[in-house]
Amino acid sequence: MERLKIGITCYPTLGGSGVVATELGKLLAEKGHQVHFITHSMPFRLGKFHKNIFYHEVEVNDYYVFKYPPYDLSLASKLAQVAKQEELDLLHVHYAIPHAVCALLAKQMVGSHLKVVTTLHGTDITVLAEDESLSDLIRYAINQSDAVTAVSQDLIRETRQLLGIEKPIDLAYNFVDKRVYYPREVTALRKEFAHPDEKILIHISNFRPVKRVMDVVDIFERVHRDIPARLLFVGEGPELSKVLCKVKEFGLQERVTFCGKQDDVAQLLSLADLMLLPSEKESFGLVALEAMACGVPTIASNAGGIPELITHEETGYLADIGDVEQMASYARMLLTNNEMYQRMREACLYRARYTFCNDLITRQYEELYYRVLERP
Ligand code: GMT
Repeated sequence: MERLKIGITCYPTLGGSGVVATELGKLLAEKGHQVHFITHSMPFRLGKFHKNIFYHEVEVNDYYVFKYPPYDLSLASKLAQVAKQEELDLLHVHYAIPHAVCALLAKQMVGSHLKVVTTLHGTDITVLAEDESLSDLIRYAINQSDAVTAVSQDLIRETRQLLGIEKPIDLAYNFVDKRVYYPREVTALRKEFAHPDEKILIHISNFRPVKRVMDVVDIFERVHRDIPARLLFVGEGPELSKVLCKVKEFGLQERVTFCGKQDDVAQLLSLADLMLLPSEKESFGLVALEAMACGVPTIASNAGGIPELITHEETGYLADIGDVEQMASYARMLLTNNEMYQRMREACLYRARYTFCNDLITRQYEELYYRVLERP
């Protein structure tokens, strides 16, 4: 197959879309494609030097007449510049706003041979599309892209419904690299977090209101009444202080550990017995997939694309948004039935490996690129 030259733009800081974009770039580079990240800072998952990967920093000119530094224009201009200089075949941008709009502007500057592939991750549709000042622009970005992908059927449905989009949208689920996400040997580390008879529950997020992190505390409080357990919180964000207060109110300080932002989440996930993801909205739920790949079932809300990832009673349990009673009851049931737990753990490992594995999804994106470029 022909090696391609691909520009990737994403939000490079913490967050599922940045993780997916960066991991995809790394996998494409391993397959021999030349990958150029064009972002405002180095994607946090890029890590060490990789052959075939290049990084181009978008610098924003904060000229004194500008009330707001024009990041979007700087990005569009950098995309065009890199596309010309490196003779890129396509730009794969993550998020319609602003990245797809910037890529389309770059395409106008460079020529129509430069193709634009846009991946929708959620917030660009579920939040921004409801804003009338942006919805026409999002619709334009989607309709003008040479191809569009979304991370779940539910997000495709919502995009069609909210924006009246009729063009085809390809489904490309989130994925995990099986060489990174697998059950790690953590016996010694586990001893530092919990006694052998205690269960470990974990929640990982950016603590935005949409994650309903307070529900995590409510669920844990109910579980811990009957089962010796600990809770690990990984990540930081706007709701953190409220969560700290609630943990204190319940007198659970000794039982709850706040790990802050962490890089090696596979290690932490391998410590855990259960993941909690009670989100209000979730176009896919990458953290639940990462947990699944480490053999950890998830108790989640049935929001958005989560049911496409977690099969109720097979790889976890789903309940209505906010139904902490039901979620706690599922958690208690699973944590006290070892046979059922082991069955679910095996199902998790199998599903992560065969349905959401890196090889499969990377190939899907590659096929899409060749299709857009009309190359074999
Ligand atoms: O969940 C977040 O707040 C981060 C957000 C992002 O933009 O990085 O995640 C979104 O994209 C991920 C990767 O496709 C999905 O797995 C998450 O479900 C999605 N988050 C929401 O829909 C809230």
